[in-house]
Amino acid sequence: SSPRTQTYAQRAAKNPNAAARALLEVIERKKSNLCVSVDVTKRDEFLNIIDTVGPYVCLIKTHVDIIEDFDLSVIEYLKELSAKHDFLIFEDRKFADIGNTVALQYSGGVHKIASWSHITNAHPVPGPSIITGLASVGKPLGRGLLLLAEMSTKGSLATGAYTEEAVRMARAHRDFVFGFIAQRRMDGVGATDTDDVADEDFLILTPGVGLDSRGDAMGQQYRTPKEVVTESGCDVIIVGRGIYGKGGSVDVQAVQAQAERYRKEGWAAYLERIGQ
Ligand code: BMP
Repeated sequence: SSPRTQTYAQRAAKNPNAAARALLEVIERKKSNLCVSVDVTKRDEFLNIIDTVGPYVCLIKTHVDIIEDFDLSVIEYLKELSAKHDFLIFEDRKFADIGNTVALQYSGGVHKIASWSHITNAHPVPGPSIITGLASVGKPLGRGLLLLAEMSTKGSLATGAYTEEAVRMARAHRDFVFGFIAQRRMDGVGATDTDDVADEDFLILTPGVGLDSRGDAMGQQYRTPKEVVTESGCDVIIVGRGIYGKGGSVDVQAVQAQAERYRKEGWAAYLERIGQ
């Protein structure tokens, strides 16, 4: 059977990337393919939301560069919450520069992303050197990389031949790149006759997921967990504002209820896909 119809646990057993294996295992353990994207600007709110949604998620996605009162103690708390609630961390950094620059951005600066983020991502636009640059920092630490093969936004340029090239780049670096930010499964995309893609299993993490809205005023487009997971074969749903609304003060019960609602929907969509 193809990865599309296998369980997360079956796929974990075969995955060569440590970060991918860890993610698939936590998904199975917690029966959650939900990643919450915590896009708020104050550290207390950031940590409060994470502590609240923690039990319901496999992964927390961050944009640490939007936190106004950031210092490295935020990361210490984040790591404590990751251990307390059993989730992985994904800094959505979207690297996009030459290898030397991204290696510096990934390892250093104020945020020191590689030291705490199990997963990060990059735009394929510079070509394969962005992967080797990031791998020089991330591989020795057991990290994993996702390429942005598609985007959820209206008018995205990441389509067609660009998406196919992104998959080819990943295929040539399977030791570090374990999947994509995309809107559909990518196994075999852009493959030629000489590529062995029979066992290919790229993880697909998908933003632009919402149950109550089809988009926002700035080009975001939402699909439901069923559309994303059952119909398009994606593996992880990424949900931000659908869970915590506009941000501000955190209504713990409301945020918990939304997180459980998306977890349930995402898991049901997966069970339907694998025929259980
Ligand atoms: P929301 O669910 O509130 O729309 O947030 C979506 C999150 O996913 C944001 O953090 C955004 O940066 C990210 N994202 C996206 O929406 N579309 C993409 O194609 C890639 C992303 O990383």
